[in-house]
Amino acid sequence: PASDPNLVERARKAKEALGERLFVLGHHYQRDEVIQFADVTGDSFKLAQQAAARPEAEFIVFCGVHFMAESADILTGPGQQVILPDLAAGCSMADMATFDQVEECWEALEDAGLADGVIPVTYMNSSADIKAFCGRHGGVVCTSSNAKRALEWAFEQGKQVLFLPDQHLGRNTAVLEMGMSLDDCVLWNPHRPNDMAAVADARMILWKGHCSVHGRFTAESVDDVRERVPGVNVLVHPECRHEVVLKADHVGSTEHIIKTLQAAPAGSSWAIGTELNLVKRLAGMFPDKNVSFLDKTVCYCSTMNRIDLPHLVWALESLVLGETVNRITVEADTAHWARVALDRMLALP
Ligand code: CIZ
Ligand code: SF4
Repeated sequence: PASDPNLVERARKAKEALGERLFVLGHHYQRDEVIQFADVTGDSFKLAQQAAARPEAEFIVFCGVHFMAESADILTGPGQQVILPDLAAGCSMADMATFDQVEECWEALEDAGLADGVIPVTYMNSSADIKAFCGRHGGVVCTSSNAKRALEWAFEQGKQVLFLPDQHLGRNTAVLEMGMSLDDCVLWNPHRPNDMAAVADARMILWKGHCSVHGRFTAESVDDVRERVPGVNVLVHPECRHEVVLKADHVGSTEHIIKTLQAAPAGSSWAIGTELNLVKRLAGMFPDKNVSFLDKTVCYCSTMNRIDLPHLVWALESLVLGETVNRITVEADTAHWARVALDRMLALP
Protein backbone atom coordinates (compact mmCIF):
# COMPACT_ATOMS: atom_id res chain seq x y z
CA PRO A 1 0.00 0.00 0.00
CA ALA A 2 1.11 3.58 -0.67
CA SER A 3 2.46 5.46 2.34
CA ASP A 4 0.16 7.77 4.32
CA PRO A 5 0.51 11.19 2.55
CA ASN A 6 0.27 13.02 5.86
CA LEU A 7 3.23 11.09 7.28
CA VAL A 8 5.19 11.53 4.05
CA GLU A 9 4.73 15.28 4.32
CA ARG A 10 5.76 15.30 8.01
CA ALA A 11 8.92 13.31 7.27
CA ARG A 12 9.77 15.62 4.39
CA LYS A 13 9.30 18.74 6.55
CA ALA A 14 11.38 17.35 9.42
CA LYS A 15 14.20 16.45 7.04
CA GLU A 16 14.11 19.91 5.56
CA ALA A 17 14.22 21.53 9.03
CA LEU A 18 17.27 19.48 10.03
CA GLY A 19 19.12 20.03 6.76
CA GLU A 20 22.82 19.13 6.77
CA ARG A 21 22.71 18.20 10.47
CA LEU A 22 20.87 15.02 9.49
CA PHE A 23 21.97 12.02 7.45
CA VAL A 24 19.50 9.19 6.86
CA LEU A 25 20.86 5.74 6.01
CA GLY A 26 18.61 3.06 4.50
CA HIS A 27 19.55 -0.61 4.35
CA HIS A 28 18.54 -2.43 1.16
CA TYR A 29 16.08 -4.59 3.13
CA GLN A 30 14.04 -1.63 4.40
CA ARG A 31 10.46 -0.89 3.35
CA ASP A 32 9.89 1.45 0.38
CA GLU A 33 8.05 3.93 2.64
CA VAL A 34 11.32 4.35 4.57
CA ILE A 35 13.81 4.00 1.70
CA GLN A 36 12.25 7.04 -0.02
CA PHE A 37 13.75 9.21 2.75
CA ALA A 38 17.23 7.65 2.74
CA ASP A 39 20.09 9.92 1.69
CA VAL A 40 22.04 6.79 0.85
CA THR A 41 21.15 3.12 0.54
CA GLY A 42 23.48 0.18 0.88
CA ASP A 43 24.47 -2.93 2.78
CA SER A 44 25.54 -2.72 6.40
CA PHE A 45 29.21 -2.08 5.73
CA LYS A 46 28.74 0.50 3.01
CA LEU A 47 26.29 2.39 5.23
CA ALA A 48 28.68 2.50 8.20
CA GLN A 49 31.42 3.82 5.91
CA GLN A 50 29.08 6.45 4.46
CA ALA A 51 28.20 7.66 7.95
CA ALA A 52 31.90 8.03 8.80
CA ALA A 53 32.43 10.00 5.58
CA ARG A 54 29.88 12.63 6.70
CA PRO A 55 31.43 14.17 9.86
CA GLU A 56 29.29 17.31 9.53
CA ALA A 57 26.14 15.26 10.15
CA GLU A 58 25.26 15.43 13.85
CA PHE A 59 22.44 12.92 13.58
CA ILE A 60 22.74 9.64 11.74
CA VAL A 61 19.28 8.08 11.53
CA PHE A 62 19.97 4.44 10.76
CA CYS A 63 17.09 2.65 9.05
CA GLY A 64 18.32 -0.90 9.50
CA VAL A 65 18.91 -3.18 12.49
CA HIS A 66 20.70 -2.80 15.83
CA PHE A 67 24.12 -4.29 15.01
CA MET A 68 24.35 -1.96 11.99
CA ALA A 69 23.65 1.10 14.13
CA GLU A 70 26.34 -0.10 16.58
CA SER A 71 28.88 -0.36 13.74
CA ALA A 72 27.95 3.14 12.59
CA ASP A 73 28.50 4.44 16.14
CA ILE A 74 31.91 2.73 16.28
CA LEU A 75 33.03 4.17 12.94
CA THR A 76 31.67 7.72 13.35
CA GLY A 77 33.13 10.60 15.34
CA PRO A 78 32.31 11.69 18.91
CA GLY A 79 30.15 14.58 17.69
CA GLN A 80 27.80 12.24 15.84
CA GLN A 81 24.75 10.53 17.31
CA VAL A 82 23.38 7.36 15.79
CA ILE A 83 19.64 6.81 16.08
CA LEU A 84 17.66 3.61 15.46
CA PRO A 85 13.99 4.57 14.91
CA ASP A 86 12.70 1.40 16.64
CA LEU A 87 14.80 -0.29 19.32
CA ALA A 88 13.00 -3.58 18.62
CA ALA A 89 14.79 -3.78 15.25
CA GLY A 90 17.32 -6.44 16.24
CA CYS A 91 18.67 -9.34 14.20
CA SER A 92 17.88 -12.93 15.09
CA MET A 93 21.21 -14.06 13.64
CA ALA A 94 23.24 -11.63 15.74
CA ASP A 95 21.23 -12.71 18.81
CA MET A 96 22.29 -16.34 18.25
CA ALA A 97 25.82 -15.54 19.48
CA THR A 98 25.81 -13.80 22.85
CA PHE A 99 28.99 -12.65 24.52
CA ASP A 100 28.60 -15.16 27.39
CA GLN A 101 28.10 -18.06 24.99
CA VAL A 102 31.17 -17.12 22.98
CA GLU A 103 33.26 -16.72 26.14
CA GLU A 104 32.10 -20.18 27.24
CA CYS A 105 33.14 -21.63 23.88
CA TRP A 106 36.54 -19.95 24.15
CA GLU A 107 37.06 -21.39 27.64
CA ALA A 108 36.29 -24.85 26.32
CA LEU A 109 38.83 -24.31 23.53
CA GLU A 110 41.37 -23.16 26.13
CA ASP A 111 40.71 -26.20 28.33
CA ALA A 112 41.25 -28.45 25.30
CA GLY A 113 44.56 -26.68 24.58
CA LEU A 114 43.27 -25.42 21.23
CA ALA A 115 42.63 -21.70 21.77
CA ASP A 116 46.20 -20.62 20.91
CA GLY A 117 45.76 -21.89 17.36
CA VAL A 118 42.22 -20.53 16.84
CA ILE A 119 41.52 -17.21 15.10
CA PRO A 120 37.98 -15.89 15.60
CA VAL A 121 36.32 -14.37 12.53
CA THR A 122 32.94 -12.71 12.85
CA TYR A 123 30.50 -11.71 10.17
CA MET A 124 29.45 -8.05 10.23
CA ASN A 125 26.03 -9.34 11.36
CA SER A 126 27.01 -9.66 15.02
CA SER A 127 26.83 -7.47 18.11
CA ALA A 128 29.60 -5.02 18.95
CA ASP A 129 30.49 -7.31 21.90
CA ILE A 130 31.30 -10.15 19.52
CA LYS A 131 33.31 -7.91 17.19
CA ALA A 132 35.26 -6.74 20.26
CA PHE A 133 35.82 -10.37 21.30
CA CYS A 134 37.42 -10.96 17.90
CA GLY A 135 39.52 -7.81 18.24
CA ARG A 136 40.86 -8.96 21.62
CA HIS A 137 41.70 -12.45 20.40
CA GLY A 138 43.59 -11.54 17.24
CA GLY A 139 40.59 -11.96 14.97
CA VAL A 140 38.80 -10.01 12.29
CA VAL A 141 35.38 -8.95 11.03
CA CYS A 142 34.21 -9.90 7.54
CA THR A 143 31.33 -9.11 5.20
CA SER A 144 29.75 -11.42 2.65
CA SER A 145 31.97 -9.82 -0.03
CA ASN A 146 35.33 -10.32 1.70
CA ALA A 147 34.75 -13.51 3.72
CA LYS A 148 37.24 -15.44 1.59
CA ARG A 149 40.02 -12.89 2.05
CA ALA A 150 39.31 -12.69 5.78
CA LEU A 151 39.53 -16.48 6.09
CA GLU A 152 42.74 -16.65 4.08
CA TRP A 153 44.23 -14.02 6.37
CA ALA A 154 43.02 -15.90 9.46
CA PHE A 155 44.59 -19.18 8.30
CA GLU A 156 47.93 -17.37 7.94
CA GLN A 157 47.63 -16.40 11.64
CA GLY A 158 46.43 -19.70 13.06
CA LYS A 159 45.53 -23.34 12.45
CA GLN A 160 41.78 -23.15 12.97
CA VAL A 161 39.04 -20.55 12.57
CA LEU A 162 36.07 -20.00 14.86
CA PHE A 163 33.48 -18.49 12.49
CA LEU A 164 30.65 -16.44 14.07
CA PRO A 165 27.64 -16.31 13.98
CA ASP A 166 26.46 -17.53 10.54
CA GLN A 167 27.24 -21.18 9.88
CA HIS A 168 26.05 -20.86 6.27
CA LEU A 169 28.32 -18.01 5.21
CA GLY A 170 31.21 -19.79 6.94
CA ARG A 171 30.53 -23.17 5.32
CA ASN A 172 29.76 -21.77 1.88
CA THR A 173 32.94 -19.71 1.85
CA ALA A 174 35.16 -22.53 3.14
CA VAL A 175 33.80 -25.21 0.83
CA LEU A 176 32.86 -23.30 -2.33
CA GLU A 177 35.56 -20.66 -2.38
CA MET A 178 38.50 -22.17 -0.51
CA GLY A 179 38.41 -25.79 -1.54
CA MET A 180 37.79 -27.22 1.92
CA SER A 181 35.49 -30.19 2.38
CA LEU A 182 32.41 -30.50 4.56
CA ASP A 183 34.51 -32.75 6.79
CA ASP A 184 36.84 -29.83 7.51
CA CYS A 185 33.90 -28.07 9.19
CA VAL A 186 32.38 -28.76 12.60
CA LEU A 187 29.34 -27.08 14.16
CA TRP A 188 29.64 -25.44 17.57
CA ASN A 189 26.33 -25.70 19.41
CA PRO A 190 26.15 -23.18 22.27
CA HIS A 191 23.24 -25.06 23.86
CA ARG A 192 24.77 -28.54 24.15
CA PRO A 193 28.07 -30.15 25.07
CA ASN A 194 30.32 -30.35 22.00
CA ASP A 195 32.53 -33.24 20.89
CA MET A 196 35.98 -31.76 21.55
CA ALA A 197 37.79 -34.48 19.58
CA ALA A 198 35.80 -33.52 16.47
CA VAL A 199 36.43 -29.83 17.21
CA ALA A 200 40.19 -30.49 17.46
CA ASP A 201 40.15 -32.21 14.05
CA ALA A 202 38.27 -29.48 12.19
CA ARG A 203 39.72 -26.51 10.36
CA MET A 204 36.52 -24.46 10.53
CA ILE A 205 34.55 -24.30 13.78
CA LEU A 206 31.17 -22.95 12.64
CA TRP A 207 28.96 -21.27 15.21
CA LYS A 208 25.45 -22.71 15.03
CA GLY A 209 23.71 -19.52 13.91
CA HIS A 210 21.74 -18.66 10.81
CA CYS A 211 19.56 -15.98 9.25
CA SER A 212 15.87 -16.61 9.83
CA VAL A 213 15.09 -15.24 6.36
CA HIS A 214 17.85 -16.57 4.10
CA GLY A 215 17.94 -19.86 6.01
CA ARG A 216 14.37 -20.59 4.88
CA PHE A 217 15.10 -21.09 1.20
CA THR A 218 15.38 -24.78 0.36
CA ALA A 219 16.82 -26.91 -2.43
CA GLU A 220 13.19 -27.55 -3.48
CA SER A 221 12.68 -23.78 -3.87
CA VAL A 222 15.35 -23.92 -6.57
CA ASP A 223 13.93 -27.05 -8.26
CA ASP A 224 10.41 -25.55 -8.26
CA VAL A 225 11.41 -22.24 -9.79
CA ARG A 226 13.39 -24.02 -12.51
CA GLU A 227 10.24 -25.95 -13.39
CA ARG A 228 8.01 -22.87 -13.33
CA VAL A 229 10.33 -20.48 -15.20
CA PRO A 230 12.26 -22.00 -18.11
CA GLY A 231 15.78 -20.62 -18.47
CA VAL A 232 15.69 -18.88 -15.09
CA ASN A 233 18.95 -17.73 -13.46
CA VAL A 234 18.95 -18.45 -9.75
CA LEU A 235 20.87 -15.84 -7.74
CA VAL A 236 21.17 -16.25 -3.96
CA HIS A 237 22.88 -14.70 -0.95
CA PRO A 238 25.63 -16.75 0.80
CA GLU A 239 23.55 -16.71 4.02
CA CYS A 240 21.43 -19.38 2.29
CA ARG A 241 21.96 -23.04 3.18
CA HIS A 242 24.79 -24.89 1.49
CA GLU A 243 22.48 -27.14 -0.58
CA VAL A 244 20.64 -24.06 -1.90
CA VAL A 245 23.86 -22.30 -2.89
CA LEU A 246 25.07 -25.53 -4.56
CA LYS A 247 21.95 -25.61 -6.74
CA ALA A 248 21.98 -21.88 -7.58
CA ASP A 249 23.65 -20.36 -10.66
CA HIS A 250 25.13 -17.37 -8.86
CA VAL A 251 25.88 -16.45 -5.26
CA GLY A 252 26.78 -13.06 -3.84
CA SER A 253 26.20 -10.22 -1.38
CA THR A 254 23.27 -7.81 -1.70
CA GLU A 255 25.47 -5.30 -3.53
CA HIS A 256 26.56 -8.10 -5.89
CA ILE A 257 22.94 -9.13 -6.49
CA ILE A 258 22.01 -5.56 -7.44
CA LYS A 259 24.98 -5.19 -9.79
CA THR A 260 24.28 -8.54 -11.44
CA LEU A 261 20.70 -7.54 -12.19
CA GLN A 262 21.77 -4.13 -13.50
CA ALA A 263 24.10 -5.86 -15.94
CA ALA A 264 21.64 -8.61 -16.97
CA PRO A 265 20.25 -8.53 -20.52
CA ALA A 266 16.67 -7.39 -21.12
CA GLY A 267 14.26 -10.30 -21.27
CA SER A 268 16.34 -12.53 -18.98
CA SER A 269 14.67 -14.28 -16.03
CA TRP A 270 15.95 -14.17 -12.46
CA ALA A 271 14.84 -15.84 -9.24
CA ILE A 272 16.40 -14.08 -6.27
CA GLY A 273 17.05 -15.62 -2.86
CA THR A 274 17.37 -12.67 -0.54
CA GLU A 275 15.14 -10.35 1.50
CA LEU A 276 11.72 -9.64 -0.04
CA ASN A 277 11.70 -5.82 0.23
CA LEU A 278 14.84 -5.72 -1.91
CA VAL A 279 13.57 -8.29 -4.42
CA LYS A 280 10.31 -6.38 -4.91
CA ARG A 281 12.20 -3.12 -5.37
CA LEU A 282 14.53 -4.72 -7.91
CA ALA A 283 11.55 -6.13 -9.83
CA GLY A 284 10.19 -2.57 -10.03
CA MET A 285 13.54 -1.09 -11.03
CA PHE A 286 14.09 -3.53 -13.91
CA PRO A 287 10.71 -3.96 -15.63
CA ASP A 288 12.49 -5.20 -18.76
CA LYS A 289 13.76 -8.25 -16.85
CA ASN A 290 11.68 -10.97 -15.30
CA VAL A 291 12.65 -10.73 -11.59
CA SER A 292 10.91 -13.02 -9.10
CA PHE A 293 11.30 -14.12 -5.48
CA LEU A 294 12.91 -17.54 -5.07
CA ASP A 295 10.28 -18.93 -2.70
CA LYS A 296 6.84 -17.40 -2.16
CA THR A 297 6.56 -18.91 1.33
CA VAL A 298 9.55 -16.97 2.69
CA CYS A 299 8.66 -13.68 4.41
CA TYR A 300 10.18 -10.27 4.98
CA CYS A 301 12.82 -9.85 7.66
CA SER A 302 10.45 -9.03 10.51
CA THR A 303 12.97 -6.93 12.42
CA MET A 304 14.04 -4.92 9.37
CA ASN A 305 10.33 -4.21 8.89
CA ARG A 306 10.02 -2.81 12.41
CA ILE A 307 11.34 0.44 10.99
CA ASP A 308 8.25 1.93 9.37
CA LEU A 309 7.22 5.44 8.42
CA PRO A 310 5.53 6.25 11.78
CA HIS A 311 8.74 5.35 13.67
CA LEU A 312 10.88 7.34 11.23
CA VAL A 313 8.61 10.40 11.56
CA TRP A 314 8.70 10.12 15.34
CA ALA A 315 12.52 9.97 15.39
CA LEU A 316 12.90 12.89 12.98
CA GLU A 317 10.31 15.13 14.64
CA SER A 318 11.89 14.46 18.04
CA LEU A 319 15.21 15.70 16.65
CA VAL A 320 13.52 18.82 15.34
CA LEU A 321 12.20 19.43 18.86
CA GLY A 322 15.73 19.06 20.25
CA GLU A 323 15.27 15.58 21.71
CA THR A 324 17.41 12.62 20.63
CA VAL A 325 15.42 9.40 20.94
CA ASN A 326 16.71 5.80 20.60
CA ARG A 327 20.37 6.73 20.48
CA ILE A 328 22.68 3.71 20.01
CA THR A 329 26.01 3.95 21.79
CA VAL A 330 28.77 1.38 22.19
CA GLU A 331 30.75 1.51 25.42
CA ALA A 332 34.33 2.82 24.92
CA ASP A 333 36.35 -0.36 25.60
CA THR A 334 34.03 -2.49 23.46
CA ALA A 335 34.13 0.12 20.70
CA HIS A 336 37.94 0.17 20.82
CA TRP A 337 38.33 -3.58 20.38
CA ALA A 338 35.55 -3.84 17.82
CA ARG A 339 37.33 -1.12 15.87
CA VAL A 340 40.55 -3.18 16.02
CA ALA A 341 38.74 -6.10 14.37
CA LEU A 342 37.08 -3.80 11.81
CA ASP A 343 40.40 -2.12 10.99
CA ARG A 344 41.99 -5.54 10.42
CA MET A 345 39.26 -6.16 7.87
CA LEU A 346 39.88 -2.81 6.19
CA ALA A 347 43.60 -3.68 5.95
CA LEU A 348 42.99 -7.04 4.25
CA PRO A 349 44.91 -7.36 0.97
O1 CIZ B 1 21.25 -10.42 5.79
C1 CIZ B 1 21.57 -9.26 6.06
O2 CIZ B 1 21.02 -8.66 6.97
C2 CIZ B 1 22.63 -8.61 5.31
C3 CIZ B 1 23.11 -9.22 4.09
C4 CIZ B 1 23.13 -7.48 5.78
C5 CIZ B 1 24.22 -6.71 5.20
O3 CIZ B 1 23.96 -5.67 4.62
O4 CIZ B 1 25.38 -7.10 5.29
FE1 SF4 C 1 19.41 -10.53 10.54
FE2 SF4 C 1 18.66 -12.10 8.50
FE3 SF4 C 1 17.21 -9.96 9.10
FE4 SF4 C 1 19.63 -9.70 8.02
S1 SF4 C 1 17.85 -10.60 7.05
S2 SF4 C 1 18.81 -8.51 9.74
S3 SF4 C 1 20.74 -11.44 8.98
S4 SF4 C 1 17.55 -11.79 10.44
